[in-house]
Amino acid sequence: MHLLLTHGFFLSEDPKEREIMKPYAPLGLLYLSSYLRAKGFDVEIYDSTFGSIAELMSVIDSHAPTVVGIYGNLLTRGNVLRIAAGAKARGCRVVLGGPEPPNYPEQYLHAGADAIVNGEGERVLEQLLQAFRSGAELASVQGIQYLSSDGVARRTAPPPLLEDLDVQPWPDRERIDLSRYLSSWRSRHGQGSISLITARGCPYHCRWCSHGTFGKTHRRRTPVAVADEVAWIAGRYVPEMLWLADDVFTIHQGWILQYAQEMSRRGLRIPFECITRADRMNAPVARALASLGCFRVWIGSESGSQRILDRMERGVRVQQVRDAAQLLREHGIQTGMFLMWGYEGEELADIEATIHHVRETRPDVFLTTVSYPIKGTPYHDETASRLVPLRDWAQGTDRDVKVRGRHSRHFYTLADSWLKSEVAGRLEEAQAARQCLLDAWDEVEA
Ligand code: B12
Repeated sequence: MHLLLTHGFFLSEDPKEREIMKPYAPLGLLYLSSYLRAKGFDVEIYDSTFGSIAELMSVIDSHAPTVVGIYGNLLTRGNVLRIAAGAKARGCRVVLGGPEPPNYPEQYLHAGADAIVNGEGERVLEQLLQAFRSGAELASVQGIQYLSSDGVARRTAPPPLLEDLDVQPWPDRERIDLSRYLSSWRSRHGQGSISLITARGCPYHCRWCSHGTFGKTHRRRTPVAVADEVAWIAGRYVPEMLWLADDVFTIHQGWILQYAQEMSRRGLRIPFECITRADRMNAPVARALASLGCFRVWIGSESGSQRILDRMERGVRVQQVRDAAQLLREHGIQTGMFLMWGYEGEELADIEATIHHVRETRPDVFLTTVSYPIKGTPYHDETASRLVPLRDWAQGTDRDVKVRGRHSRHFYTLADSWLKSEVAGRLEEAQAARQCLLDAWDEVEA
């Protein structure tokens, strides 16, 4: 059984990502590859990041895989559908996984997928490949969705999870051309970065977050196991920095302190950035991060209004974000802030509170998004009756919707201008932007 793993992200098609030029390897596929190869499966990866659909199709033509497995997230839907159709037309079985396909089983299965893997893929894909080989009923495979003979999507029992992450092989980085990632980074930023994860899953329940892959479980690798991987990456690829791509890197204070000790014992210190929650930051953690070489911590701050944070069930206080940023500053670490406009119930006073909050917090960098409900989240359920798709499902994404009753896109562009000019201290410009925003108040999505 020859499995070809791929994904639907093509850097050449994405002007925004080309502008940012901070590509990372598809860790999920690399994990699947190393796990399945260790179990004796014949696995190949076509890493689409630097490729094209035409090239991928010619690889399928020449290598004739039995099964094509495709990773999908909400932005790559169109490409996943195109690849699935192309693979199907070439006689392959098609399996989909990643955060998006399990949310739209009917659509993806009717578009030609033979099965969709829900969540963590290693053990499920292993069982599914065995079932393909033996001709067993798909109904016997835990953790998938498939079309039954009546054309209805059926979901089997929840997927079995990996119990011990430490015994899993590291992601199969050697099976793709990682040097292209590093050279893309270095030619734009003068430095190259590589990602790794130290844990799987997030136990928090922010209403807008897509939690489908690892559910609300949280499983950690040991500090020694992570340090081993970092040491190997450092020796093999010599990156100037790392991205610790966990959902909440500092979730466990004891772990961070042990990890810092282990890295120091080995004399390993590689600059890195990570994401965390403000309530998982304190002085010992900030000190440990600084000793590890952390140069930036991203915090999902989302709003400066406690009322909105509570509606999101964020479980964080506005003041904790300010304190965390201050603590990081004292330790020489930058703060990056993610902010969200337009969440349910946001009023002028909440927008003002967010602008005030960013000014007070003084992050080194902040990024704003107009909130969009991702299928499968409580936020999506809450807004479902007011969501109007702007494109056909197959051509669009979960971002191509309007939420009836919410302000227009233009309105949030004005909120952005107000925020940016206020933070930059251009107060006249900020006043003008505020006035424009008030004038646009009645611009509401119909
Ligand atoms: C790192 C990261 C990024 C990075 C790098 C992406 C990369 N190349 O790795 C960057 C910053 C570029 C990024 C961008 C975006 N991201 Co992002 N990202 C992540 C993050 C934090 C970690 C990804 C990771 O490495 N996970 C670890 C690996 C092991 O897990 P995994 O990839 O899910 O793989 C497992 C399973 O999904 C499954 N599986 C995966 N592939 C396949 C394939 C097959 C065939 C099978 C059977 C199974 C299977 O098995 C794997 C192993 O168990 C996740 C959150 C998370 N915890 O996963 C969000 C996440 C994937 N991102 C998300 C989003 C929304 C985005 C953006 C759309 C954001 C934006 N507004 O621009 C963009 C999309 C970019 C693009 N064009 O594709 C969402 C996706 C939601 C959804 N329903 O699609 C997530 C889940 C965050 C969230 N909770 O909302 N992201």
